[in-house]
Amino acid sequence: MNDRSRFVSRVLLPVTIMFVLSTVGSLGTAAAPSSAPTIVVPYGASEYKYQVVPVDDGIGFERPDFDDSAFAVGDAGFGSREGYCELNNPGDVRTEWPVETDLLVRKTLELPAGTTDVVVYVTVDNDVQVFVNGHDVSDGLQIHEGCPSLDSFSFAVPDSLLQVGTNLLAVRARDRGGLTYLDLEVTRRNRLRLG
Ligand SMILES: [Ca+2]
Repeated sequence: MNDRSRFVSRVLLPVTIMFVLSTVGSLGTAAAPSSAPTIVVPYGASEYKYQVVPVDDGIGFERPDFDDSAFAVGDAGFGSREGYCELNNPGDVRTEWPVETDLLVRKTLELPAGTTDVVVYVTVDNDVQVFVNGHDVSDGLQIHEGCPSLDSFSFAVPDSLLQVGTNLLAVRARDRGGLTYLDLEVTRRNRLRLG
């Protein structure tokens, strides 16, 4: 490597990358820069509170003050343990969810100060509605057809809904026949301190 190429790789390239990154960053609506996403709840997480109910039943389950003491405790994924879809196998499905019912799940999230940009990723067969701290963040029940696939939905949670400490993720999944499946992933970013 000659002096010129060293200069390019050690000085010009990093400066160029920093400039590009700062330009890209300024296009976003968020004023404060934030960290790369970290996973709060991974796919296949344990210890959800859940209940299987008739379609449209369980009104109010999404509210933080809802009494879920009648709910069971189960591990994701929820679904049919066997079937023609890749994720419908006894390894990925750890809690049985019967067809043609609604599955209600609740899980608390502990979020530190400075948390921003929480995103809820969903893998589902069939439909799903997602709430955080009692607020619908999915704009109603979202319709899904065919086999479940990872991240087929992602719902951004407005920062204004987040609380330091305990937050509630509540999800209604609906099956319309054939096979069932539900799994979730939640990520967050952290506001960076400048200076
Ligand atoms: Ca189905």
